[in-house]
Amino acid sequence: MNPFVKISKIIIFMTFFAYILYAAEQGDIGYKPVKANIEAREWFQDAKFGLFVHWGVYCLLTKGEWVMYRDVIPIAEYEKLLPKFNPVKFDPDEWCRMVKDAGMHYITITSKHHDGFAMFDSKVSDYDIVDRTPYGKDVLKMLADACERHGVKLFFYHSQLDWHHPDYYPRGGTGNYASGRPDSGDWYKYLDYMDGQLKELCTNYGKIGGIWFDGMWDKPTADWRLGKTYRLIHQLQPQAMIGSNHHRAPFPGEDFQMFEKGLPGKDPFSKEKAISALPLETCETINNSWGYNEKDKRFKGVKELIQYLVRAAGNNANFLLNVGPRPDGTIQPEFKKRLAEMGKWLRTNGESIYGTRGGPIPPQSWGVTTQKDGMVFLHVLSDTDNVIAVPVLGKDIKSATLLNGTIVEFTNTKLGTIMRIPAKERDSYDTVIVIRLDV
Ligand code: JFZ
Repeated sequence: MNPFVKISKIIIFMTFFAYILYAAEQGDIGYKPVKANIEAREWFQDAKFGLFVHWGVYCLLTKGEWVMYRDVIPIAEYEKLLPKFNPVKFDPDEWCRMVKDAGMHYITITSKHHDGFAMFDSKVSDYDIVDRTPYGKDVLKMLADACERHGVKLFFYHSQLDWHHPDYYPRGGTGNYASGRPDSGDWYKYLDYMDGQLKELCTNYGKIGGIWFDGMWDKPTADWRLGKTYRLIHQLQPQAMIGSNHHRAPFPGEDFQMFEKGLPGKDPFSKEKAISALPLETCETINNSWGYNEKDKRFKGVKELIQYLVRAAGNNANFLLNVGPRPDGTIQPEFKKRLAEMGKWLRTNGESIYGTRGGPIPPQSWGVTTQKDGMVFLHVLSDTDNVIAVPVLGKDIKSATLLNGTIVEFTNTKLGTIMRIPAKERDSYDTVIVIRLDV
């Protein structure tokens, strides 16, 4: 063969090989969402508000979901929790009613957290709720069926980090403590195992909303074979939305970008502050714990939670609000009460949240804006501003009212519009002014 041809063949091969390696590490390059996925993204953005559920055997220790790591519990000790896990009061229909009453439209629940314990019936492992606990029932299946009955979408949180599986090796930043794991392991066998569980989650629970990944930050330089995993999910459930809590700009194959404990671009963990064009979501706790923590009584107030949701919407993002159910399967009253209050507020103000996108005015000192169907909603969150200045919107303002129809007086100036908030009609959480623009 002509050496020139030979060299160019080698170059082509090497380029191809490098591309495969790159694709495997960086995600599913070339992924094009199908129609069902695009529709799911629209639905997601319209839905705005979801319930995050951190539930696993760790709840028995009532110190949050990181207890295995924080208290340096060896695997053999941790496994002693399994015969004690019997959440006989788990009532998935009640959970769904609570979710709908709160004005939420989806649930994202832990299928497996960092402790490696599966809350569903897995065939690729017996380290799961059906095989190892006296309860013996697949809570994810029960919840999936209830969600179907109540019209609630279900997403699965799935931890890529695993403190239990022997093949999660070399171990990551959180793995080097005396867990009782062997000092060897086959990384790709672990990834096969994870794909095996994801295949189960994408096969046995009906149409799912998506997969919410977490934990690859534990081994930032590892080959996570994301492309293969993401393709598997999208092949089995094309509409399913993939997101990952890696705190970086989204990788190819991801369908939404998430933020943790902060608004888009302002969360404390982000390594990159870039906000993508994908649907956005931010998650937060009601107290300061994700998994059930008996002693954590620092509950956020209803006002703070409602304003969080409103600010998220104003920043074009969904709000995923967390509860950590108790060992018996119930949700503590402090959480339920706050969710019910949020739902009450949403029943009169939801029009300014659901189906909207971030408004034409960037977040201001007085609050945020959302928009839909030729309407702009001014969410006045500060209770000191009685007059607010709205910058020029490009189109004339036809009318301004509160959601209950009360007229809001305004004056147009060259620099924008001055709105006077009717003092008697103020909402202590968020006074919503609806502006209709001339179209
Ligand atoms: C992660 C989990 O560790 C946590 O238990 C919970 O599930 C939450 C929703 O997600 O929290 C993280 C993840 C990564 C960082 C911080 C918290 N990080 O990289 O700094």
